[in-house]
Amino acid sequence: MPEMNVSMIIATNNQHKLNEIRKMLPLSFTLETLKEAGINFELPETSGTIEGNALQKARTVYNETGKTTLADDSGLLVEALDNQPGVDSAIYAGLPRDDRRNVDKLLSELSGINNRKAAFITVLALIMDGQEYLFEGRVNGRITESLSGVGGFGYDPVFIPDGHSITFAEMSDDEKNAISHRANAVRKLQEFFAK
Ligand code: ITT
Repeated sequence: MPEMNVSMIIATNNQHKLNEIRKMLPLSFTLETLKEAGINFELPETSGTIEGNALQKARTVYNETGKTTLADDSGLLVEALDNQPGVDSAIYAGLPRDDRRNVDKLLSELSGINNRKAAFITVLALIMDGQEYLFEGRVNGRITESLSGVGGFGYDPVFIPDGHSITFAEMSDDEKNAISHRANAVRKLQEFFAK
């Protein structure tokens, strides 16, 4: 892929997402955090869909700064739960948001249910020169019966991607970042800039 010099704000308050995206993109991408861009308020996420929330976060920051902005909205879709927690993944067990309580709620909702099929999805919304672009990534897998591993974040300790026998939380950062929903979306973003 040719060298691309791209500078953009990453519109997330989630340090884990930021670290993952940073590791996935080549050094020719200069990433600015919300704090560095002077954005010190919570970004509203009220659209009701993952795609809509990604756009909403990107628009909020782009309208404030006028700079190229990338936002990530993601979630876990569980087949037996009608694709919940979905857009509500971050606050599945209510406020204040807490990864461990979310995971415990998920395992308890799935207790006694044999269908463990799930998917992570990420929608990246890019706004550049006033134009909006969306890149979606997905990884299919299944939800375990109990937590395993200490890496990653969110639902990683209970998610085993298809073709693997360990959870995302048991993988190294590089292993997760090669196959994750976010990696697939970031790959599409890179292809877009390579054109
Ligand atoms: P920003 O909106 O500030 O970017 P957030 O944590 O609120 O950060 P989302 O609204 O997109 O992000 O919530 C997505 C939730 O889905 C996140 O809090 C995790 O619980 C879960 N999630 C997303 N990506 C994940 C991943 O790679 N591994 C595990 N869980 C993930």
